[in-house]
Amino acid sequence: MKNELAKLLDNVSKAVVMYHIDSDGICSAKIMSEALHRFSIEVVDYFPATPKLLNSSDFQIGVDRSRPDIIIILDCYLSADSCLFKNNKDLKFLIIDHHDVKNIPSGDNVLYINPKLNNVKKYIPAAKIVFDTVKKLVEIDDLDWVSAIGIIGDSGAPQHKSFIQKVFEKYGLETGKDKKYFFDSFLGRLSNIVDTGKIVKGSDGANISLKVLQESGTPREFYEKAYQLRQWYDKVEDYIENELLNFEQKKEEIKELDLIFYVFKPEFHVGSVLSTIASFKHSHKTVVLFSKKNAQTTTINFRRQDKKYDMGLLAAKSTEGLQNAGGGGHVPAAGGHIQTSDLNALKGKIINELKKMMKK
Ligand SMILES: [Mn+2]
Repeated sequence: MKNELAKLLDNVSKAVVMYHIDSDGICSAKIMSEALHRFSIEVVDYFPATPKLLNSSDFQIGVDRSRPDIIIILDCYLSADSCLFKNNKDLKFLIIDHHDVKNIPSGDNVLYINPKLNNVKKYIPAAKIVFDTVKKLVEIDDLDWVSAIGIIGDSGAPQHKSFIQKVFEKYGLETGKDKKYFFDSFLGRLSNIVDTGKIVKGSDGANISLKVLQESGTPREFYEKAYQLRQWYDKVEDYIENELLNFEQKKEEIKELDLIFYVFKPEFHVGSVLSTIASFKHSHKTVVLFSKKNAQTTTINFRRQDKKYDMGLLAAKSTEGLQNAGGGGHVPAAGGHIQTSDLNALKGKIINELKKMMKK
């Protein structure tokens, strides 16, 4: 990989970094931007992204303005059919991701790093792939804690336990009671704090989290500097606790399918975190959470913690054929979006797809 990446970065002086707005994506962006800085490449713009936005038919922002040599996309799928790729063939592309690979860009100007391309079965969050990739170019061992935060945020700690434990020992941090996912550890709390920017302020908030992370050299320094994010986190934590009670009371259960639906109109962007917590409480059930954003758009989170059925497949298959809809992700966790008017149609499609999966 060293040669391929070094070759791609040859003659590059300006980069735009686009990153998924969750903890894993934000941590990936911090590691990448530090590495580029040490490699004497300037990051002229950061762009918080989602797969829906990057692959939409009119997305072009940030690229003309800052005239980069390379577009770097982290923790997000990019389609060969996206305008972002098709309209910028004169630029280089570096994409580092761990989501499903469907129709990916190729060419001399493209390096697409994704373990799924090599049929690697191990679950590796983007913050770990980015860390392992750039450390072949520059010394970045001091950013191991950032990689660990991203891994924990993407529920990847069980697959990377020895790496995580080394980080806890190195910085003398408390590990908490949860020795599998480390959600209640010090780094788990930092992951929640990183996520809070997005939860409270959407994409702009992700940039705030990234900025504080970039100003921090150690986990404790980040904790101290993230004063405002921590205040937001306290508010969000209360909201989530309350919404979890609502979930238990108002959830719609389809017992024969081990399926739970929950529809709500969230005050913050809590769909991802709420569905993760709820699904750990119902780990042998498929949990599908519908967040009604507005009259046009509803986002969906699919969770199944015992991994009996593939949520990435369920998200992709059930949104297929609906207008302005899409979905995908990983076996235990996936996401999607639909038009709000298709909510009941989607429920029906999820039930059908699950029935098919149960027969196999
Ligand atoms: Mn990720």
